[in-house]
Amino acid sequence: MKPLIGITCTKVFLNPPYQGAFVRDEYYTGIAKVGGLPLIIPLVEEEEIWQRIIDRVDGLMFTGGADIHPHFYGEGLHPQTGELYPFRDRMELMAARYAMELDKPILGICRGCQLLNVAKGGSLYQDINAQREGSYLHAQNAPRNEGTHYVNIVKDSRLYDVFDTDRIFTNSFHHQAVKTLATGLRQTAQADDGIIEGFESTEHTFLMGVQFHPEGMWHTHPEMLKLARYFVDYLGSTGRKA
Ligand SMILES: [Mn+2]
Repeated sequence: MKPLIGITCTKVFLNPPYQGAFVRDEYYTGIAKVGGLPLIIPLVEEEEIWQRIIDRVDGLMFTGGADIHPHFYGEGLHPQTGELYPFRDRMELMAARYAMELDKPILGICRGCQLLNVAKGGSLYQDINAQREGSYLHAQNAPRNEGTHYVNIVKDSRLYDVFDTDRIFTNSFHHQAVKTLATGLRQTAQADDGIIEGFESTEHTFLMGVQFHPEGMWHTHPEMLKLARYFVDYLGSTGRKA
């Protein structure tokens, strides 16, 4: 059976009264492309509904989006912090912690990677260039499918298994990043300026986070589909078979 993968979304506000779920299509079309069953998890307020959905999916993908409220890692608001949507933060932090308790396989991308770190007690740079001297511009002014910086991958990591190389060229659409990596997470990738671009859990069977957006590149750089394929293949080999 194809593995079922829950994918988080956000809420967009169009012209009133139109508002509702939004997630970039490359996340779910990428999962579909490599043989997974993508399921968008609605941003409802009932924890019970989130938990029953998480019970049933084989894996979870936390997607990109707005900044995480620094309150959730014990800091006040830096002036350069961007758009916030704390309701989504609350629900996703709850969902991530619940999924980790179940040891459900998890993939976090960009904000999703930051969220996993915060859920485990880590912290973030609220604005990389304001708070960390010598850093590159990680909020690139280039199309989504174009790489702008290198990412160095630690050998003997899941990410190395994915790409089978220690250096890849990626896009970069974040102005925040992991500052203190949570206990139980191990850094697996960094940009040439030292910004953390990937980690995995040492406490869970499968938990990976990446700071770049492979899903935003796969149409023109098929090798970027390798992460989704690795996740789906992993779930297919170990997950629920019915
Ligand atoms: Mn970056």
